[in-house]
Amino acid sequence: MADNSYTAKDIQVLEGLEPVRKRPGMYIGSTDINGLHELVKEIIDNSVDEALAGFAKNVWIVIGKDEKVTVADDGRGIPVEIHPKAKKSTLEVTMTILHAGGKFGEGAYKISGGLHGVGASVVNALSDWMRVEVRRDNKTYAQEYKRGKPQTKVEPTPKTAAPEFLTLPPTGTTTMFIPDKSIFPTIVTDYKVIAKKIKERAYLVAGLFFHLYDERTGLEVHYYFDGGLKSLVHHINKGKQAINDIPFSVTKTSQDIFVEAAFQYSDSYTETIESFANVIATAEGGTHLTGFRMALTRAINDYARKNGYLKEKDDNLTGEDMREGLTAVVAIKMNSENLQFEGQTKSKLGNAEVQPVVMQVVKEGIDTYLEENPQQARKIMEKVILAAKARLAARAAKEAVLRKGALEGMTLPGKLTDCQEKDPAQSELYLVEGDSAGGSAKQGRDRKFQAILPLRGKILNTERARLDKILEFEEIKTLIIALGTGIGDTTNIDKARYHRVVIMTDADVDGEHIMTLLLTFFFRYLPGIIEKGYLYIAMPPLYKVTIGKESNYAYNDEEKDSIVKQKGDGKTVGIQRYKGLGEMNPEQLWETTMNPETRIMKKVEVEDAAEADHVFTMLMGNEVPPRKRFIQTHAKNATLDI
Ligand code: 0RA
Repeated sequence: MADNSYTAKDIQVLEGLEPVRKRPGMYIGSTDINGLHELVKEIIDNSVDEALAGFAKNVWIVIGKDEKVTVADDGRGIPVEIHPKAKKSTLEVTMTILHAGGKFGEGAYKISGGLHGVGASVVNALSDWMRVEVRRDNKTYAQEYKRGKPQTKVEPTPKTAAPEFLTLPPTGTTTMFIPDKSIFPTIVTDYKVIAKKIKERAYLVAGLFFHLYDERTGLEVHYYFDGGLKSLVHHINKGKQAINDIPFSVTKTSQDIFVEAAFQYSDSYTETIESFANVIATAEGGTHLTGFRMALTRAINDYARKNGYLKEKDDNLTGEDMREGLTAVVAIKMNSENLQFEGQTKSKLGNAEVQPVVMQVVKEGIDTYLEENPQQARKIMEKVILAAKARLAARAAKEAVLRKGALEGMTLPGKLTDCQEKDPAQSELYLVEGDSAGGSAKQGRDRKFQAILPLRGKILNTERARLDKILEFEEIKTLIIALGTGIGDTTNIDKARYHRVVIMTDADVDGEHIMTLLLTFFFRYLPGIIEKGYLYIAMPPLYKVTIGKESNYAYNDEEKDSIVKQKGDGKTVGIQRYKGLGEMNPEQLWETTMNPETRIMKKVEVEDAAEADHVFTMLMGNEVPPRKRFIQTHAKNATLDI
């Protein structure tokens, strides 16, 4: 075999699996559906590691009718020989000892068993039944477990328990498990979630095939990306108009760090950058991302000077100018033992040595790309220089806005009815559609901690406008000043004056449109408000059901029907459908929608930034055909308000 450096003794023997069953949350985060999917991901990542080590080429995943999950690969197969210290098969050690994991060979990068991965033994501990089959030396070795405890020896077997329709190659590992119902409230995995996870992996491990089958529904999907990061950039830019239609990409190993980067500009105004370290998403960025940004800024400035796009007297283009419309992905792989993660969610790469390496590889790559593709270079230069001009215009506009605020003695906008509370953590800001509902809200609110900002009519569609244009728009200016965060390059979410911003619109088409416009604005220009969990949607009732002398509010049709069914027998039932907030008097509005004791609110969260990005581009952007397609596909899910 190619890899002789691995021996069974490299496996660290630590402890048994009891702690995992006692406190599963410590190992997989939670025992809800997310924890359940963590199990599947864990096992898949072991196979992905075998692919990263250069051996597995395929990963098969089957979700069975009985919720049995099968993950198979065509790697080398987990070693089965006797582990010298444990005096048991290495396979058994791997599956039954916490933190036991083998090295995947020198210089290889593994994603499981590191900071995020917990290893197959944790999955075993939390499975009612598990079976691992190792195909090696023209034999199939198998071992079965129950709640982490071996039920059989590791021994060659003529039979396989893998789904019959899979034809698996002579070497590899097949892991099958049924999550433990006594630990997980549900063991029903979600096909879509698994599909998404493997799709992400596929983009990052070019050349690896993923095959997913769902025996419950007959669905199947296969992922394979030859182009690696280029495919991911292409995918993110779907529905947008490309500026450089040939995306940039580079891959190079330097000083034992494998660097991969790709970018493409589109006609949008916002930036999407994703970064990864050893296939782990680094949501907070880090040294690899900094290196990339420095390289991009320097390469573009160098080219702009050399080719007369910038004159001697002109200032350099800034990092900010590079961002507009940029879609980029940066990924590094290095020895996982040296990886350092920092930041609030430990998703920021901290390795200082990575920055200069990425910087150099990407700078050289972009220099070459621009020299070899003058057409593409010209388009990029024009886009970036336009952004620089817009930046200067936006700065002037913003300064004017801020100056105006200062001249008015730092006063808050007159339209805002503020609350008495000064502690942001206790304060709420209601964004209310229309002056009349605004009036009711002002009277109905608790003035101690609830502030009201009425918004008149439609706000600007910020998806299609640039910051300087956005700032010319009165409603948005007012909103930004009321929030206190600022906007653009000087946004400071920590200055938010309210930790609950509640959008309250009518339950009709116009109300939903205003809701979408506001969500677009927050998503594109103040994403920090959403990330911090500050943004909410008020849920006013849809009906008032009056039976005899008693009135009840219903927030949806089922609720209305059930109230009528429960209480309405033989009595006169009055049903009032609220068309707008204005139909409620201040007391009713307080009682149903604003009183923290009784109200219902939806918290706005972004589960999948790339997907949300698509949806906003599609619904709010310039291109019509993708919007049409989206509407045609989703029309059946829409409720019509006629
Ligand atoms: C340790 C060493 C070797 C392979 C593996 C682990 C391995 C683990 C998993 C888990 C899922 N699929 C896997 N495939 C391989 C290499 C042993 C050798 O040198 O033959």
